[in-house]
Amino acid sequence: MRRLLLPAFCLLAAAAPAGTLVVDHAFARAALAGRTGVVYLEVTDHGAPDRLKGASSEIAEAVELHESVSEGGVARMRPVASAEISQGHRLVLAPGGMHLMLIGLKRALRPGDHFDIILDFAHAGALPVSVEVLKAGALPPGAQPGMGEMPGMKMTP
Ligand SMILES: [Cu+2]
Repeated sequence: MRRLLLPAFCLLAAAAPAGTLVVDHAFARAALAGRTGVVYLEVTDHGAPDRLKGASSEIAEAVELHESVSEGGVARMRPVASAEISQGHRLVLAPGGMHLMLIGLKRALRPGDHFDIILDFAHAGALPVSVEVLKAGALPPGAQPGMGEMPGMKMTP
């Protein structure tokens, strides 16, 4: 009986609308109060195509979706309106690419802290995510040291 129940449960779980977007490896880098912070994460879309429109958090005055670009050999970042994610694909916010910028931190981000950020999707709506604070310069799991750390990038204090 137990062997029959388990697959049935898995099918139900896979069909739940709330589980169609899965967020992994959400982390921020340590930062000072009043300054900017950065959040990286991965979203996997198990359902219909969607679009990340932005985010909000009580920890910052504002949260902006940014991308890093190289202009004339100098790394800069600029706001982007949204980021598409298609079914079965991952949206990766990582050093050197897209990220969420925390503007005007209301308190310091210290390694080991956690805080909530609410991702805003065009179709799925609000998706709360717990973000872990890692040390300054922290990289996503599996990333090579130096990856995405373009010269001139001023991301963290
Ligand atoms: Cu930025």
